[in-house]
Amino acid sequence: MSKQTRYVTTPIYYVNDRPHIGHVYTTTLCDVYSRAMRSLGHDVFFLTGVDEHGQKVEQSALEKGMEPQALADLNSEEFRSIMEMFDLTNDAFIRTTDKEHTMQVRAFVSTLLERGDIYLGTFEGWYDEGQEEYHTETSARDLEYTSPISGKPLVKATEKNYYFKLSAYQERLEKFFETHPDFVQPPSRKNEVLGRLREGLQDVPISRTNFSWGIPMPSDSEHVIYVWIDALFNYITALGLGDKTNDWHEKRHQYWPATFHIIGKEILWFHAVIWPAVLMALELPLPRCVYAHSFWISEGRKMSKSLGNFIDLETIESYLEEYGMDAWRYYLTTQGPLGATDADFTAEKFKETYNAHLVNTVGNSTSRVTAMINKYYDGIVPSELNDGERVVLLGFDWPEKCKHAVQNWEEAMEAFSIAKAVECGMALIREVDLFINDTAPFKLAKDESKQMELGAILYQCLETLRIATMLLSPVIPNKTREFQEAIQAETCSGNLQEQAQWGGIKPGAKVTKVALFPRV
Ligand code: ME8
Repeated sequence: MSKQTRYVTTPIYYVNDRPHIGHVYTTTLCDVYSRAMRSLGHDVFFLTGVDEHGQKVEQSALEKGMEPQALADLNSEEFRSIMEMFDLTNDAFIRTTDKEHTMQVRAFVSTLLERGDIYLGTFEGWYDEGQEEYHTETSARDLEYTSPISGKPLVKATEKNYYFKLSAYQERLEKFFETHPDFVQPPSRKNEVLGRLREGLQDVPISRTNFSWGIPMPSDSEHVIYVWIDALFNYITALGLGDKTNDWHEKRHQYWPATFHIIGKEILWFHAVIWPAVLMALELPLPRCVYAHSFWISEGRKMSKSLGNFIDLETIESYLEEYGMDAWRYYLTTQGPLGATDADFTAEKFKETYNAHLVNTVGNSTSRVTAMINKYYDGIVPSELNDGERVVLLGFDWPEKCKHAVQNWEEAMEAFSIAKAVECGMALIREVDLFINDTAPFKLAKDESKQMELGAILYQCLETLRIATMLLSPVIPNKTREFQEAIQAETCSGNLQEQAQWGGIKPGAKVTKVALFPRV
């Protein structure tokens, strides 16, 4: 297979807040995708990081009696530390205070000024302080002059600002959406964007003067660059696209355009409309897909600190202690809000999912099969052949089933349908269980004349589990590695399609018993 590049990004997170389930969720999705793409041999660049400028950070710092930079340093470290804590394999971690970033943002803004895509004008409208987002009179009225995110009133704003000529891109954007129907996922989110786009685009302010914690506008240091413009640029500054002499450019420029920008639904407009228009203005290629997932709510309600249902790092740690990291990753990626509806995080559902999927399916099947091979064959893998021919029982064509599962898994992963991809591995495991029940190897073991069948059944079960766990390894990397080591199988190393071919386990290999997921 030819090696291709894959570039996947998370939003960069505001450092005025502490990390919580939402940040961990989006980053875990990107991690699963990255691991899957690496296992297929692709050249992956997985970027995450932090958004450090803007009024909110300046205010938080002020309240704490700190310099904004000191607060940003402190909180950025906390975000960086969650990457290790959750086994997240990001290739880089960008901070918008990195000088490589700020220099390139100024260079991009200068180019846009020179081309007339940014100009000085007067803004009259409404401002959402929490989101640092501007609304026109019409959209503010639709929102009843209240922030849809924080519920706080929008603030009337009139100021001299630099503007980005978004209105000039109306037609080009419409055309782009027509010719790239999969640009925004899932489809219902695309329809929201198209609806708003049809109302007509207005130019957007991209600078502020009422605070100073930001990147100064080139040649007008009274203005700082609006935090959203600063932040969106991270996706290309991290690749050094704005400075050919930059080390980042040399090593990373080949990853653009992004394969997936993964974001939450509340920031779709910036990513699906403003960002593409900025890229058009800079004559850069557009990303392949912006995937906007929905939100985690908790115990049936919007997460909130005052309701006590907020899933912060401390709450997450209690789950990790009780269930382990892989169980956490599994729950997030298979039960999470990747589609168009919000997902409810409940302690009950977590436990149910853990028991049904991990204990009773993955855990049970792997332990049953390794235990039987130990009991009946002293842990030595038997053969599935009779006179060189595979013994087929009850019509189960395992090589064919596995081949299909691998193909479907790859397709689902490529489309970022993570839960669907996981299901490809889980379905195989459930079939192994059925097969064991139907063929009843524990009965055959008592019959001298059925030894050939018994060997074939156990070989086929073990080999299918080997392939199925490869498909699960991006989500539950630690437990699948433990299993692969116990059956002396190669761990996945960038050539999954070959490694997942039937026959990887050789008769005669030594297998030890496993117990991957203890009952909680
Ligand atoms: O918006 N459920 O940063 P942010 C699922 N700095 N995901 C959630 C979530 C929830 N309840 N809450 C948050 C910003 N998220 C800007 C982005 S990008 C150029 C600039 C996730 O710290 C989700 O991915 O508010 C959401 O988009 C992101 O955290 C917002 O993080």
